Amino acid sequence: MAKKQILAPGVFAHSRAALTTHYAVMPPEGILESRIPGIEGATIRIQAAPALGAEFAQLLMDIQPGGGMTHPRNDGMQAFFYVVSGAVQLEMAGQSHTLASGGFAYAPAHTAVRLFNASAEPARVCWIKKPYEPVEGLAPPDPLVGNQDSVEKVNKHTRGRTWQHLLPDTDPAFDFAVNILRFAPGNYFPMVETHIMEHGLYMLEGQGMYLLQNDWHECWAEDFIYMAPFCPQFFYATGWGEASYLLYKNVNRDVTF
Ligand code: UGY
Ligand code: MN
Repeated sequence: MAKKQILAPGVFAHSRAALTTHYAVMPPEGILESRIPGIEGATIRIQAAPALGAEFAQLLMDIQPGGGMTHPRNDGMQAFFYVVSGAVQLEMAGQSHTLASGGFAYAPAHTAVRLFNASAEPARVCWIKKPYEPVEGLAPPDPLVGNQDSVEKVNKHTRGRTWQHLLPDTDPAFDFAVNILRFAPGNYFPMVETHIMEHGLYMLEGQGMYLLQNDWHECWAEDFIYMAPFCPQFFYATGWGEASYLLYKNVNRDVTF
């Protein structure tokens, strides 16, 4: 992978990074690498974690050919993998899957998984982890593998704005959703949202202006945004091409005290 170019920040450092109690904006260049035992040949950037106040974790892995998890891992969490670019192998529940770009997989809690790069090109994978919130009388979800190319694009509220629900959005067994939202240039939300669900947002392409609480932040491909529960939020797509992002959201559960 090309070596990162470090630009001098100047006397008064310029950065788009922001952290408040209600949200975080993290351009990729500022998220330093983490090393996780059992994962080799990969650059890991932890974008969200309980240390941030989040009830999930989100990691971005750039995996070199031959790199990845050295052994099956079972950290007790549900796991969701989304392949941003390249291709990876996933071993899960006794089966091996090739996940190409746009591919995704869901592993129920307490399922051992091994994700590695058996190809000759680097791969970028988004990894979301969350403890499962069981519901009495409801069986937890089964493992699931798919590709965004075969997920319907649903048009909601306005034209030029679509959703793809990578996980079945009406199945209450799932306690989180991962959706891809797409916006034609100039498109925007029909209202400022304020909701109990938290978000992890990874910009896949394009650019736009994000309203977070009372602040506007310009963001573009590869940025990460964390939105805490009830953070007012609104997106306005700018630029000349489509803007899209991968969005984590906790769903389908009652309030806990
Ligand atoms: O589904 C959502 O909550 C979504 N519209 N929020 C967002 O994109 N910030
Ligand atoms: Mn939202």
